[in-house]
Amino acid sequence: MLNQAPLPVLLLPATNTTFRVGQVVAFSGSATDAEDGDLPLTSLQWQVGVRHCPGGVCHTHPLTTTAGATGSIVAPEHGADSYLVVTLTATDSGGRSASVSTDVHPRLVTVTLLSEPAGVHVVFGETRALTPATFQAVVGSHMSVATLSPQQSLSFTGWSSGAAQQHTLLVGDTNIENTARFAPPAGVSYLSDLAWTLAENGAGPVERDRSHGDTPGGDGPPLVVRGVTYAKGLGVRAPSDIRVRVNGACTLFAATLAIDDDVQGGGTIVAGVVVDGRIAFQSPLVDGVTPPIAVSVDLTGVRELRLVVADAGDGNVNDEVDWADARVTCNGPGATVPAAPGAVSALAAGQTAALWWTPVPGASSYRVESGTAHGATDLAVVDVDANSISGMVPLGASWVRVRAGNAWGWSPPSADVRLVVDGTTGAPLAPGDLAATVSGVAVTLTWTPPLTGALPSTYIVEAGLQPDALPQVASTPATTIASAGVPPGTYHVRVRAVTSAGAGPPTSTIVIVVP
Ligand SMILES: [Ca+2]
Ligand SMILES: [Ca+2]
Ligand SMILES: [Ca+2]
Repeated sequence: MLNQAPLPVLLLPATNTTFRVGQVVAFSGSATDAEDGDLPLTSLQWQVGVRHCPGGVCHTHPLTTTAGATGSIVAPEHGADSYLVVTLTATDSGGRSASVSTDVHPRLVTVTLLSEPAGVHVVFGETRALTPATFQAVVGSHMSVATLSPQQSLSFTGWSSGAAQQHTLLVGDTNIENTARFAPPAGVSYLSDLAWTLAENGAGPVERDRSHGDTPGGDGPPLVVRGVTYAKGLGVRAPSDIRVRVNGACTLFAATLAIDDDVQGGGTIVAGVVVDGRIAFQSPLVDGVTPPIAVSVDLTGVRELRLVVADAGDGNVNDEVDWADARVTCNGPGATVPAAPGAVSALAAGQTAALWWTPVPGASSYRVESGTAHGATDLAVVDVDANSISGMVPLGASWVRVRAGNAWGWSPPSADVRLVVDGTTGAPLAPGDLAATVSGVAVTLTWTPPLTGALPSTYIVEAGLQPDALPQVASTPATTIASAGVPPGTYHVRVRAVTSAGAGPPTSTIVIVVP
């Protein structure tokens, strides 16, 4: 009688199982056989391999082999173009085998690398590309990210994430976007030698180191205004808009503005210099005989410089304008991100939490990151302008940190703060910002409600001459209280909030001197 092949069955991994790097991928199965019945565990053989498909051409790396009904492997770090293949082979007593296998694919996120200006080289893992560039990466993998400097006569000033020029990215569960910022190098750079982020022109391209000429590129005669020839500069025709990223690395823009002698006295324009959306210089009406105008604009802290020329409302016939000697003076990429915020404080009550931290000099905004593990960002990434944030948060424990940001990117993170939200609404939090004004023997106290939780019904004021014995001296439903006749002395004062759940902890104690 013919020996039938056994019938292996995979239970795990389930169909559509995906993995992150480092995740334990379990497998289990069984097999039956027409002649033998249920096959023993010793008849089950497992093979796990990585199927690697660079450029769509695949090969397999064996990872492990094992026998029995179950087993597991730790998902390796092998790139976004690979997946796991789990194969169960059953062999019956007659030596006949059959196999069944399943593919387990990695969970992928998209990593987008941008730059200011676009078109610079970046390296992601082993791949080099020109920005803007997108890559796939496996969740949990460690990817090298880098850019080169200088490029296009520009120097690297920082990644928008605050990371180093070359750094290792731990890929989390969410898509990632990062911008490499470039700026002119230290010293004086002519705009005609730099890469621009945008250049619009009334006819043909903006000309470098020559006048507009006609529509074709590179056709203009030298830059000449009122008989003076300039070796460097930009030749444009209205309407024109040239944008250059200086990313805070520069201090000054200067140029000589006039309609070129090539149009023999014709043309009418107005021109402006716009920095970060603000008009920093605006010309009067300029015609073909207007003397050259010396333009000088402070660029301290400026991210984007724009040179704009309009046709003055009468069309652009002969509106051929020279930004002669257009140049920026820069400090180079010494401009840096702010320092990391110091101690971050956190409080939770009910399902709300509040964070606050000391403002960081030079910071224009802050980024709050929250994750289920030390350093992770899988719960939230929120940007705020103020040095505090509060609101609803999911129940459970999280790790939270704050970065300070400015035009050049984000600081390294603060130390992580452990935040536990258990949903129980206990006593209120302490009031905030307790302050006193003393005028003679009149004392006024003010404070703010707790950052989160139910609004208190009452506040208790505790005060005394000894810092370790502060009895209640007053209560009020308001957030201020005044007393017109306080005996002279040095008082220690604090305030508690009271809700239906009871009295909360006191504010920090302040010291008031009544003369
Ligand atoms: Ca059989
Ligand atoms: Ca031209
Ligand atoms: Ca005009």
